[in-house]
Amino acid sequence: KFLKSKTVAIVGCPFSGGQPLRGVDTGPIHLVEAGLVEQIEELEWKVKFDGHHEFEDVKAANDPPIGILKNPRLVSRVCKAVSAVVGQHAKDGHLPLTLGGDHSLAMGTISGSLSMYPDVRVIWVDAHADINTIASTGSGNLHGMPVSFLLGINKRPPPEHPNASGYDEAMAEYSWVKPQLTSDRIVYIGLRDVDAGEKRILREHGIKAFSMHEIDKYGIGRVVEMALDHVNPKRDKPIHLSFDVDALDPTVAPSTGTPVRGGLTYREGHYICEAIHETGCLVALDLMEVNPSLHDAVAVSQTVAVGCSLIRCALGETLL
Ligand code: 6HN
Ligand code: MN
Ligand code: MN
Ligand code: MN
Repeated sequence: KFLKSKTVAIVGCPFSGGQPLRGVDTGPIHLVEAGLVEQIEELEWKVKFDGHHEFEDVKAANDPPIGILKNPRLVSRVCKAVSAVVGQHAKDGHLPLTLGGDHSLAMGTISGSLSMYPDVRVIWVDAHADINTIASTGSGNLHGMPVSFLLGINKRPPPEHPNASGYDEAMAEYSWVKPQLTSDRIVYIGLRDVDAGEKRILREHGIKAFSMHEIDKYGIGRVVEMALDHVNPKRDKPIHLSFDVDALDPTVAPSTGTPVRGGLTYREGHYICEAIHETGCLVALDLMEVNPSLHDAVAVSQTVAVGCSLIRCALGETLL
């Protein structure tokens, strides 16, 4: 419906600055080495991939925390670069597929999608809501915060607030993120580890979220239908799918930095991708938080393989 040609542009982002664990920066390398390009070509897509991104220009050494935020300049500049790359692919009429790397990158990928498709809808599949604000974050890890910047809901904390310091500097650093997304154009699936402050934010902004509780209650089929009805009732708007592999149960995708029990089954994860493919509205896809340095080789290849197969389903692979 929206793409000019059936071309996937892979944006490999070996980046870990939005969270403290090393290794997530090798996720994209493993996904490509597992044969992802060839697998997508078999689905009759053209694939553009000219190597992973290099993020060497901002050194962690001159990037002290701003208030509570960790690696704030590095994350900002990397995401800004990713936004430009994803935006250009979108304007070329291609489908950008971003391989993470940690989920702070979605600030970049979704900003890029918004630059081409101002009315894009976001489906965020994750164990976490990633909507902490400067005021609400406890960890200061920016992979837990991208949605708050995309929505532009970072209010100034009162002066006595523990996270008050550095607010102006942080907002200046992230001023390139245009708060173009609105709270009625994002929907969550798979949540089960949401901070108290995040729950308040979701409620305050009326943001629709289907947690594992709703998946147990209604089944994944109804949940995806309700999620699409919420953000895209006529199935006529472009969709950006941001898939955090930790949405899957840790028995299915163990190699990730913040695993949470009670997650999506193998089939539930794939069903989401298949159903979104069926809308014909997918214009951008993120597969984030694969961390091959966690767990043994068997767990790693299992996680990488499931990442590849989620991507294939989102791009049209069917069971029959
Ligand atoms: N992710 N809510 C926690 C935090 O640090 O803000 C966890 C975030 C996890 C983020 O998995 O992309
Ligand atoms: Mn391109
Ligand atoms: Mn996430
Ligand atoms: Mn997560």
